[in-house]
Amino acid sequence: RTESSVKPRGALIVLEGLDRSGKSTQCAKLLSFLEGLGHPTELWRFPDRETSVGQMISAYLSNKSQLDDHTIHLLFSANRWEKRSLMEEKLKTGTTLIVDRYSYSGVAFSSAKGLDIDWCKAPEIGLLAPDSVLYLDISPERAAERGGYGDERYERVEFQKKVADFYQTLRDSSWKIINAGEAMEEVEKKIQEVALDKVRECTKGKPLSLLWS
Ligand code: ADP
Ligand code: DGP
Ligand code: NA
Ligand code: NA
Repeated sequence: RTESSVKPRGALIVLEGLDRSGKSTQCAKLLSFLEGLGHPTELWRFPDRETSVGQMISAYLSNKSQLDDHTIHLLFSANRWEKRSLMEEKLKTGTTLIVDRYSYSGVAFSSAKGLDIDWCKAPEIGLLAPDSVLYLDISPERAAERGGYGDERYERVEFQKKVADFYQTLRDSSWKIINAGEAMEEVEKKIQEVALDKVRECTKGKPLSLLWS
């Protein structure tokens, strides 16, 4: 007989958006919300600058190294692949993952540089598809007003405008557009609603799927 001792799986919840849209702020708030409700939850981020690949990415972002656009694209992708099996294991053993940026950043930022969008998607095929993508929507100008950009490579309004346009072409049914120009508490409430819905769906057996289909 097939007696299942399998735990309900966790949800893969991704926050996306331009630099300064409020992703890291909201990821932290969502983590404490879900933990407070007793859901096993972890907060992850990409790029994960801790790994050796991540250190190369970090050097590139802070302009300490120069790399060909294709090369850095593949490193960002490799940085997600090196976490893929652990990601699957966590989800299947019941941990919900909140992820600060994912594959959509990969495709939007590299396409905004002029790389072919299908070429950009190719190395991302087979990564786990998010159950929910919360896109924090804000204009590049308003985002730039938030404390101003640092010295990192992509933190320029003109470039962020192109990134915003490419993000729009990547929207699919897993996306929810959140108005990120509202007060933090308002944004927080909307994110909580969507995330909790997804966590419940996954508990009830929503299957995991793969990018990009
Ligand atoms: P991201 O991770 O998307 O780059 P952050 O969460 O680091 O964005 O937020 C960028 C800055 O904007 C921080 O100084 C943060 O305190 C501020 N911020 C975040 N959300 C809001 C909001 N809803 N309204 C005003 N300022 C915000
Ligand atoms: P963050 O640590 O979230 O501030 O991200 C660092 C910067 O790197 C930010 O400007 C977005 C960009 N970025 C994130 N992921 C990718 C990716 O996969 N590819 C490219 N080209 N850029 C990315
Ligand atoms: Na940044
Ligand atoms: Na951030």
